[in-house]
Amino acid sequence: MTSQPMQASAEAQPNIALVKYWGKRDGALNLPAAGSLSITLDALHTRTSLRFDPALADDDIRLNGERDAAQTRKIGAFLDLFRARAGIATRARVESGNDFPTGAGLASSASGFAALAVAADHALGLGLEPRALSVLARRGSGSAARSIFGGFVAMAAGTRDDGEDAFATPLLDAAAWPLRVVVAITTRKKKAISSRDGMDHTRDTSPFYRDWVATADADLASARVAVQARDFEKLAHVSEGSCLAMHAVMLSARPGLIYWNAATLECIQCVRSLQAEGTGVFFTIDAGPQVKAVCLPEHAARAADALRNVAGVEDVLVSGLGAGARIIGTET
Ligand code: 2P0
Repeated sequence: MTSQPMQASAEAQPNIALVKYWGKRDGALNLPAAGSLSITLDALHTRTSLRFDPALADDDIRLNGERDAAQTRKIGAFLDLFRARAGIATRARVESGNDFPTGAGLASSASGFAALAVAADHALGLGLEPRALSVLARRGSGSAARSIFGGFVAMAAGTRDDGEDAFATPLLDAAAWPLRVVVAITTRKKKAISSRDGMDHTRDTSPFYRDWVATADADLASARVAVQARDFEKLAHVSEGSCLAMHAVMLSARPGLIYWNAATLECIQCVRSLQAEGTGVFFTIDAGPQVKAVCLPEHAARAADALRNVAGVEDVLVSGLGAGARIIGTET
C-alpha cells in the first residue's frame, strides 16, 4: 500500500486533429492504424477529481454529475492499469466534468482520459514520465494520448505489438504559433455512433479503408513541415485534405457514416467564402457535426462573426491553443 495521499485533481483540454486518426491496428490495446497530428485547445476544459478510498467496495464514477454503468466499466478498466502499476486493488471515487458539450464531436474523451491519467498517476505517486502517461491515456482513448501535451502534438502509430511506441510527442509550443480555433456548434445532441464503433465499422466495410490509412504518412510529413515553418497555407491544405478524406472513408462504409448535418456543410461553404476573400482560415470536422475553423490570430474575429451568422449554428466558441494535462490540486 502506498503512503501517498491517493487523491488528486487534474485538468486537461481537448485537442483537434489536423491530420486525422480514424482506424485501429489493435482494438484491445487501442493502437491506431496510423499517426495523427493535433492542436490542444485552451478554452474548453475537463476537470477531474480522483480519490482511491479503501472504504469503497466498487468504483464510484460520476461524469458531469451522472453515473452510467457503461462508462463506469470503461473507466474502472482504465484505472485498473494504474492500480496494477501501484500494486493495489483499492477502488476509486471519480468526479469529472466538462465545461463544453460531451460526446458531440468536441473530443471530450481526449481531455477526459488525459485528465484521469494525470490524476491517477499523481494520486498513486507513480511519477510516470509524460511519454508513459501518453501511452496509458491512449488505452482510454486514442486521442487522449495527444491531450497529455499542449500546443502542436504528433501521435505515432508505432509498430510494436505491445503499443509501447504508440505515444504522442510535443512538436511546438502553443505560444510559438498562437493560432486560434473557432468552434461552430451546430447541435448539442450526443452523436448516435461512437468513434470506436464508427472506426470498426469503417474498417470492416469500406472499400477505401486501406487507401485512407495509406494517406497518413504523407499528410503527417507535410503537416510537420508546415508547423515547423509556420506555413499556414500549407497546413490548411493538408488539414482540409485529411479531414475530407476521413469523412470520405466514413461515407463509403456500408451503411455510410454521416456525422454532418445541414449546418456543417453551410459552415464549410462559409469558410470557403472567407478564404476566397483572403481570410486566413481553414476548416476541420471530427466525428460529429461541429465545424472547427482554425485561424490566423488576426482573422479569428472575422471568422467567428461569419460563422455565427450561418443558418443552423447554435453557438460559436473561440479558443486559443493551450497546455497539456496537469495537476491542479491534491484535495478532492
Ligand atoms: C481525431 N477522432 O483524430 C479523430 C478524428 C474523431 C475524428 O480521435 O476509439 O475518441 O477512444 O480511440 O480518440 C475520436 O476518437 O477514439 C478521434 P477511441 P477517440 O481526433
